[in-house]
Amino acid sequence: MHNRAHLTFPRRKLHYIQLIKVEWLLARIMPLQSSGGQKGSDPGGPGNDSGLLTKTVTRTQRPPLYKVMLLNDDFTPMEFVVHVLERFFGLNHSQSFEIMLTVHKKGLAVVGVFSAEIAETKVAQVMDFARRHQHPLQCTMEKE
Ligand code: TYC
Repeated sequence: MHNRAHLTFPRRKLHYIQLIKVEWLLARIMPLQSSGGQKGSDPGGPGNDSGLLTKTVTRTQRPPLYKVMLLNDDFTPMEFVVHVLERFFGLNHSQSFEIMLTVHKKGLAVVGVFSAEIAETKVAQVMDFARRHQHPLQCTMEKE
């Protein structure tokens, strides 16, 4: 029941396109016979094609994802943690209460999974909010 925490967040459908260039050195296997080459002219000259063939392949890759976690401590009030989960993670009150209790009992819980930039922002927002309210609440991220 408590380990539902990490399932409650929809995965962001952020994709980015990465160009991956793959080169085949076909000419090394079948060197092209240019007329200039055969007649003994400069082998590196313009008439002698090295025959290097390239092919570009495009494919989509998912961005790396990061788990954002809250850590337990003995001092941060439960209501404050519930408020943090509602405010920064878009969870409703009962989801927030459930996750807070998971952290309280187990020591930590994943509260969401995000791309690197969004995870960094969430961690910074929570840490700043806790510090401003003088609570020792800790929020961290870890690559999935
Ligand atoms: N353990 C805290 C208490 O008993 C509550 C708490 C829950 C603190 C979750 C941090 O991430 C936390 N007041």
